[in-house]
Amino acid sequence: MTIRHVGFLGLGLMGSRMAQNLKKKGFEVTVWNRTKARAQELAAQGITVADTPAQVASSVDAFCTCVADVPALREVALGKDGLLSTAKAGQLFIDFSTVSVALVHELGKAFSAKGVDVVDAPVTGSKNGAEKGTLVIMTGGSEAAMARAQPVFAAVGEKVIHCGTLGAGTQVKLAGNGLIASMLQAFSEGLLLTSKAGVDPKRFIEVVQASGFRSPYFDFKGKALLEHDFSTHFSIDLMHKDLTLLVENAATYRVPTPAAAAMKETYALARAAGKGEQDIGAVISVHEQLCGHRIGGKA
Ligand code: NA7
Repeated sequence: MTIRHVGFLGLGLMGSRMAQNLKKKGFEVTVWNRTKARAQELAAQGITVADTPAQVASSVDAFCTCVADVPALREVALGKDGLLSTAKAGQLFIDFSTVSVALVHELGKAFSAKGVDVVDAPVTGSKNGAEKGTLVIMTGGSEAAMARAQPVFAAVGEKVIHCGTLGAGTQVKLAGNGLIASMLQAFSEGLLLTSKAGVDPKRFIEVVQASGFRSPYFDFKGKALLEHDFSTHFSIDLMHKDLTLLVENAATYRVPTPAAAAMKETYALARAAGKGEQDIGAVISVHEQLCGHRIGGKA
């Protein structure tokens, strides 16, 4: 089945932008979101709004999900009036959320029993990448399903890395978010320490970026942290969710992940401080409060 009509469920920071890019690239798009008002914001662009996930699955060639977490995806896919209730043979299910590998396999089993191909396709690139259509997409699933999904991927991202069979994309995404959390933490600690010790933290960034450890991520986040701009690109709540999934996942393989475990608790601290909805960069503000020092000045 050629994919002309795409359903998109979950119109948060990422999904709302991805759905709009699908429309811009010429797909017919039908959306659903738990909070309907968010979906209705897209209606002016010629995007159809459905009342239930089941209604989406009854009318499209492929359906995509990008919802917060395991309970959300379970509800949208398998719950009452969920996608599975009306899904039909020949459709394609692309999940862009970051959830557990176990749930991806559960969905694969349930939907393939109805003749629906399933692909896990978590993304990286945050809000800006979703907006510009430059996401990196890591995928799991059959070669045939990948080929069918390609036009959808091309509309929302600029690079697709096929990691293996179903669940492999999610496995890589969890490992990758462990790396991001650790990088950002060490970076934040360096900024705070240099600043409190009386050295301009910009010199710390300059040295890191001149070294073999440089990263475009530090350019982007360095500016935001120095300016205390914590507008949400990726929330503390969602990173905590991913670190929890990562630690649980690693335990099943008896792979120790002390860095990810420490990061998970650091994000738990930030959530306890009421910062769950803020950007992951705001973790530094928790450390600033503990140290009584704000980068570039007193807290
Ligand atoms: P956001 O901006 O927090 O958006 C989360 C989306 O998930 C949003 O559409 C929510 O609907 C939806 N959601 C949350 N809980 C539920 C339940 N229980 N049922 C249905 N829908 C739900 O997240 P991002 O866009 O940054 O990230 C989305 C995913 O990509 C996530 O897995 C990340 O880790 C990667 P709402 O508008 O609140 O009604």
